[in-house]
Order: sequence, then C-alpha cells, then structure tokens
Amino acid sequence: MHKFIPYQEYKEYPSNEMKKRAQDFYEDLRRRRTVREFSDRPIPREIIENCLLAAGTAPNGANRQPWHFVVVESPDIKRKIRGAAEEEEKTFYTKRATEDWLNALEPLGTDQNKPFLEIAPYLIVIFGESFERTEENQKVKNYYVTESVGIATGILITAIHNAGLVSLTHTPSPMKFLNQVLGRPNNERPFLILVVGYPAENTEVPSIEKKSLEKIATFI
Ligand code: IYR
Repeated sequence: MHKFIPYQEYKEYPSNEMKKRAQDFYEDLRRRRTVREFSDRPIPREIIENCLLAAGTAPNGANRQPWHFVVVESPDIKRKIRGAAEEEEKTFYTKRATEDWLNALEPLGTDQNKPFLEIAPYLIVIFGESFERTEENQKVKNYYVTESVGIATGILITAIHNAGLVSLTHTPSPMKFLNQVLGRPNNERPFLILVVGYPAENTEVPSIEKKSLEKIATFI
C-alpha cells in the first residue's frame, strides 16, 4: 500500500469561472490542426522537455507509466527513419492498403512521400512498454498499455499545441523498424511518431469539420 497524503494541489473554481475556463479551453483547442508541411526552424529543447513532462502526468495502468519517448533531433537518424518509413508506406500504398482504405485517404491527399520526417526539427517516437524487468531480471507485465500511451500522447499533442507549435501523428505500418533504428529493447512497441515543429509558410489544411456535440455525446 502507498502512503496516502492530502491532495493539496486541487483547485476549485467558482462556477462562472469554471464555465469560462471550459469554453476558453475548447476555443483554443479547436484551433489545433494536424499539418503535413513543416518548417525547419529550430525550437528550444526546453519546450519539448516540458511538453514531455506534461505527457508523463497521464493517468495510466497501476502507475507503471508504460511509455518511452525518443526525441530525434539528429539529421542522420531522421534520414534513416524517413528511408525506412517511406519503404513501408510504399508497400502500403501500392499493395497492402485495401481499396476502401485508399478511398478513405484520398481526400487527405497523403502518399508514400514523407519529407517532413527530415524537415521538422523534432520527431518524438512514442513507445509503449508491454512489460518491464525487475532488478532480479523478472518479467513484470504492464496493464492497459495502449490506453495509457494513448492518453499520454493526447496530452502531449495538447501541450505542443498549447506551446504554440504544431504536430502530425504519423503511423507508418509496420513500425517495428523503429526499435532497430533507435536501438530500443524488445519490451517496447512503437506507438506512433509525433512530428513536431512550426508549420511551413503558407501551409494549407483540409477544409473539414468536427462532429457536433449531439453526434459525439449522449446525455441520459
Ligand atoms: N500511414 C499512412 C496512411 C495513413 C493512414 C491514415 I488512417 C491516415 O489518417 C493518414 C495516413 C501514411 O502516413 O501515409
């Protein structure tokens, strides 16, 4: 059993202030867009560090914190990732993807070319840890790894937006090559690559809409 301590950090806001905060947060988040064209402008590492610390606060299974973030700045490693990702994507777009899947992607205009993997200042490669090793080298299983890593990634994306940067969730599939390129152990499974930076000048984004509250929620 952990030692239990008073929860002193909790803050209650007056109802009006709560309403305004909830609305302001939504208004700010709805400006977030996924972009696929990045500038190569550098970004202070400290910003990325704080966004990762924010991601690391995510609720998760049994507090195992089953994630690892590899922050790639090295042009050499970025080039390797781009090469391997484009190879996987080529088989995806020409062989593996079903007709339905290609039709679903058509409006986004994506293809096998991923120049952003070399242009953006940071690639954050997110791994989920399916198990850990104790000091005696015993395997200990982690719980709800996908859920935990998904929540941490959501917070990371939000933190990056909040800092004033943009990101792209990129999922070359299969992604196993990332273990090899980044030298990660086999208890870690790649979850996704988050491409982070400033948008390229004059970047365009698809004109799409989010579902209404009525569509995404039911109050009973
Ligand atoms: N991983 C591929 C294909 C792709 C799949 C989905 I679902 C997207 O929303 C976007 C792309 C690629 O990155 O091109």
